[in-house]
Amino acid sequence: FLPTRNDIGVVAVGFSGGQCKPGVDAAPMALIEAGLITQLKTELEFNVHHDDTVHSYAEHIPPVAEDPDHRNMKRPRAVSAVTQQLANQVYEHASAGRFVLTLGGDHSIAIGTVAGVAKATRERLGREIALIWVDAHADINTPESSDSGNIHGMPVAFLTGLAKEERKDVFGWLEKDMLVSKSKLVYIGLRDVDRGEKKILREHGIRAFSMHDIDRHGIGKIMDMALGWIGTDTPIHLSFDVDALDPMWAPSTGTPVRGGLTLREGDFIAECVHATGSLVALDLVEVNPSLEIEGASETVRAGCSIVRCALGDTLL
Ligand code: 6HN
Ligand code: MN
Ligand code: MN
Ligand code: MN
Repeated sequence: FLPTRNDIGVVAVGFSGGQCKPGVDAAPMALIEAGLITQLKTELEFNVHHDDTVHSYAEHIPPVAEDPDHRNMKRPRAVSAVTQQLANQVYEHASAGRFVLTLGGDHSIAIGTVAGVAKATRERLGREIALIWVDAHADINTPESSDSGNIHGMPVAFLTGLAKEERKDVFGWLEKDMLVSKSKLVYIGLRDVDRGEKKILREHGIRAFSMHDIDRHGIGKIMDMALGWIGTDTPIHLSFDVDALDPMWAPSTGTPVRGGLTLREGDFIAECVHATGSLVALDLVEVNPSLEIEGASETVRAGCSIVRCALGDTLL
């Protein structure tokens, strides 16, 4: 069921409206300037489809004055409009049988990427996708459980149907065939989960491997367990938040949490997912080059490395 190995759709989403710190919108350009796309073409010999300019999203974002809070969500119409457009764009790539690489942007954009891949994979292969969420955070707050109101802390709630909204301009466009089963969701790297989120994870029996689990078993065993839970022959969407890495390796991110993954553990996760042969899409999000300026280039390099590992560059 794999996409044609050599075709990749790259979508650059310079969007920061899912949280409050400016700068994460500059990440796609920074990753591209660091040579990421060139490497995909020359070293990995991918046929890259990259027809979108990084800032093509700005024109679709309603001005702040016309975007008041709704159910505690900040900038709901902006995030909804951008993710809806992104879902269509990602859907086109996935439907054409391409691997989809999305460069964020804050993590709210995964509402669009996962929705597009889930729908296309159902149509094209008749299969449900599994979602591997690598993150310090669970990003599964509902609008009601969230303390911050930042939508980058809510994407998984919308994608699993735990959060729903009728209004078409506030995620009401999410259809059933764009959602992911709670049983096909796996977390890796968690260490800063809100009280309400812990309750959600517990009540729904969601599979989650925290930093504690990684310390106890080692990352090799954790990947065996995570991929074993998903099972073979299941198309996988990997959504990688760079804040899963310890701030020592990736300091330039909006919500850093100490005690995270080493650079090698992050790369190892990506390599293991690649090795399944079932990876159909990857998001790399939350790189913010304007935070911790001194660590910005390191954070960008870490992001590039994870992408290359997920695409098979580092395996012999
Ligand atoms: N991320 N749980 C916090 C919130 O605001 O809901 C943090 C979310 C972080 C989101 O890093 O993608
Ligand atoms: Mn494109
Ligand atoms: Mn996240
Ligand atoms: Mn995070």
